[in-house]
This record gives sequence, C-alpha cells and structure tokens, in this order.
Amino acid sequence: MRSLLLTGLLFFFASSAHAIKIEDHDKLMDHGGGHLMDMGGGMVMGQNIDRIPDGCSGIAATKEITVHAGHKYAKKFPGRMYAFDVQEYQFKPCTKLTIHFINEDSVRHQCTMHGLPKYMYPKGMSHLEVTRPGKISGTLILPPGEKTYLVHCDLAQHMEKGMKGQLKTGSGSGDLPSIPGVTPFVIQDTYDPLPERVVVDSSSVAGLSTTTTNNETLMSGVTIIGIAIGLLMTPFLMRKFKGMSIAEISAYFIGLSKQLLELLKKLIGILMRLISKLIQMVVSQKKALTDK
Ligand SMILES: [Cu+2]
Repeated sequence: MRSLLLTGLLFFFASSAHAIKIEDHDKLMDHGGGHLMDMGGGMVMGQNIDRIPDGCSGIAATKEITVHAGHKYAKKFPGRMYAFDVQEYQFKPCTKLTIHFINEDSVRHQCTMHGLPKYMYPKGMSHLEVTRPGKISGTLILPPGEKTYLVHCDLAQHMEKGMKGQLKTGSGSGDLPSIPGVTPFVIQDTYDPLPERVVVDSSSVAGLSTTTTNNETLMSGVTIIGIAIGLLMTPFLMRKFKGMSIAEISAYFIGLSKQLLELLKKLIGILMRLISKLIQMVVSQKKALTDK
C-alpha cells in the first residue's frame, strides 16, 4: 500500500514537471500603428484589422489559424531543431487572417511574415512573438495578387534550424527553399564521408590567424630550401672532410663562421657609409633650396 502511494506521488511529480503551462497574452498594450505588447514577453507588430489593401475590393474571406511552434514539431525532420506544426498555408488574396500563435518551448519564438506592402505595414512584416510557453493572437489583411510569403522565426539560427514556412495567396509565386518537408534544403547535410579530405584554411574562417598562417608557410618554405641545399652540399662536404677528425671539422666550421662574420661586418660598414652619404646629400640639397 505504502509503495503504491509512493509510486503514485512520484508519477504525479514527474508528470507535473513535464507539463507546460501555456500563458495567454490577451491583455496587450496598444502602442498604435499595429504594435501591441505586454511585459510578459508577448508582442504583435504589423497588426491590421480594418484597412483594406489597395487593389482589394473588400475582404475576400475571414480565416483563423493556430500556428504551433516548438522543438517537438521538428522531430519528423531529421537534423532540424525547431519547427512550426504546419509548413504551408494557402488563402485567397485579400483574406482577413487571424493567427493564434502558440509557443510550446521555453525559448523565445516568433511567427513573422515578410514581404508585405510597406504603405500598410511599415516594417513590411506581420510579427507575433512569445518569449516563453504562451499564446498570442494577431490579425492582418492579406494583400491582393498571387504571391508566396515567407513565414519564419527571426531569432538567430531558428529559421536555419527548421522554423520556416510559406504562405501563399492564390497559387502563390513559387516555392521557397529549405521549407522542412516541402522543398529541398539549400545546404543538405549528409552522413556520407567526403569524397576527399577538405582542408579548411583557418585564416579564411576567423580572419585572425592570417599572419601565423603566412609565417608558417614562409617557415616551411625556408626549411624546404635549407634541406635541399644541405642535400646538394652533402657529397661535396663528404669529400672535403674525408679523413678529418670531428675536432678538425668543427674547427673548420668555426673558422668559416668567423670569416662570414667578418664579411657581414664589412658589408654593414659599407651600407652605413652609403646611407650617411645619402643623408648628407639630401640635407645639403635642402639647405641649398632654402638659401635661394
Ligand atoms: Cu524561434
């Protein structure tokens, strides 16, 4: 009996921890211009409940849809992280459309529609947003004509991770790419090995290690030349040092390096004298010019 009670209690806590509470953002402050929001993370932008778009003789139809957003809807699209429950919508042009947007994740999501006429929607979009699990509603009147509109979550990488759909008025103006389950992904990830190894140039990726990469290339170039000279010189040196002891060989190299050092000193001396002469010439010329 006691164990049964314990199991029951455990089950209750486990299920209550899992259940998400959808908060209804239905008391929004109207900021005018179709912009409504509350302090709980709910926002509507580009709302239009009564202005008839140019080219529409009136409201063609009145429709309501519920768009669910969440990680769980991406499960049927391998490799995707977020998604809407439905990826494609179609309405008659000039339809008055109310969208009930439900975010079922604990991260912020949006349902943003792009490409709307700016004379009616200053940002060219209709936008619904909820920060936490919650519901928000917004209305717009779709423009005339047959067009395909992008519907997505505008948060960084949420569209690329799958939260993307399309809305067509009439038969639309074609399909958008990378709509999960509708059109092929622009960048299709695979599990197949690459046909050949691709080396990524770190300088082109970060733009930070350019100098290091260049130095490395220079160093490896110098090293290769050094090795080549060494290999070419080996037979000559072998003949030269034949029968000599290590001490004699090292004495030879010490002498050679001393000679090289002397040569370098002389070269520097010549260079310094040349530079000072040049400076003198420039100074005297300047003096002559200022004296005139
Ligand atoms: Cu999102």
